[in-house]
Amino acid sequence: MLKIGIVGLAQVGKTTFFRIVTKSHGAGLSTGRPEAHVGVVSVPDPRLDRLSGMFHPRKTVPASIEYVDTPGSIIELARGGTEGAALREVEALAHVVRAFDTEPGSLLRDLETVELELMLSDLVVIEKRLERLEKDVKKQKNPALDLELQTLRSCKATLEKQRPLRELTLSPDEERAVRGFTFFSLKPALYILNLDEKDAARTGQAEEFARAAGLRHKPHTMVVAVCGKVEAELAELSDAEAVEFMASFGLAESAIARVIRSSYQLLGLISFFTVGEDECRAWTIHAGATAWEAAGEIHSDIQHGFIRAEVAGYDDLIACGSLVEARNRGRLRLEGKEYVIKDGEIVHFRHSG
Ligand SMILES: Nc1nc2c(ncn2[C@@H]2O[C@H](COP(=O)(O)OP(=O)(O)OP(=O)(O)O)[C@@H](O)[C@H]2O)c(=O)[nH]1
Ligand SMILES: [Mg+2]
Repeated sequence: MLKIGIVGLAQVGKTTFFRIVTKSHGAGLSTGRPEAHVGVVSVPDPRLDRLSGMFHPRKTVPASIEYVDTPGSIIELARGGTEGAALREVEALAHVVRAFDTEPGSLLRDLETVELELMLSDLVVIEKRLERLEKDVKKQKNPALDLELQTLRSCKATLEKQRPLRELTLSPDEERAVRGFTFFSLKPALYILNLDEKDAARTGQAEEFARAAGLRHKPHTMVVAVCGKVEAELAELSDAEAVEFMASFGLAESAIARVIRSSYQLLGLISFFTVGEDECRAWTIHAGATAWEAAGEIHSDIQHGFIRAEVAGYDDLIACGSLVEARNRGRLRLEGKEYVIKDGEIVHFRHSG
């Protein structure tokens, strides 16, 4: 499952954001609690709803994302050993920046403070490892160690220029050589601007807020805006009440859908669907993943016994109205292991065993 870690300075609205996306309610989530919280979010996808309408399955299973809410400032967390562990395994950072009750310039300063801290923490790890590695390569010839040494040196040089590691282009081999370190500044970052209530109607204009704050676009980052205060209230309402409440703030949709869409875009993720009377389900894969890799996402048995994938485009299936009709009209294709799955495709894996 995709895991995203929520980080930022103290009291910027991390837990508020966590509650919004996970729709978890007040109790047990008071501010300043020391432990990290984990919450699972269903990915809203109107296409899945539509497919369920077509198949009337017993179960509809959306894709899900796990969010980790870290307590307090990332600065202490990055410096402390064990608490940071929860963050090591996340695939991306949701970096909450305070844009309410602030003075001019604070947004950019806060954001850079956090980024710098992530870089320093990585630098400490690298320096420690290099010390060891430089001795080892003198003792033995080992191409793997040489590659690691070279890669860590270029990582170090990048950090010393005060650039996060996500701005360094690594070859697949180099990436593999340093993957185990799970560097913080290598993780893609979604900057979440937590706006003031008076700006609630402008949450769709994150880019403009970013520009006004002097934040330039950087590789492997994206900006979204939420209004934590308003959205937190929204999360407590029924769907019908929520629509009315959003309208009163001029909001077209809740932050959840927008934040999740941005996370997918940031990480280059797409969805495919499996359908049937038993279950309609959305799955998350990286864009460019093959049918064989997609099969593995569902179950290793399906991957090992892979024979063929039957594939239909989302729009094709909707236009045909049923799988039978899609097959009759030749819209259901048979594809092999190497086939690259496209966003929204409906896939049925034929497998042995
Ligand atoms: N006015 C305003 N207040 C907010 C907003 N978002 C959060 N707050 C308030 O800011 C305070 C801190 O919010 P939290 O979500 O607990 O912040 P946090 O980053 O989790 O705090 P720590 O975990 O203690 O570092 C709370 O009193 C919130 O009600 C917002 O958008 N507008
Ligand atoms: Mg908190």
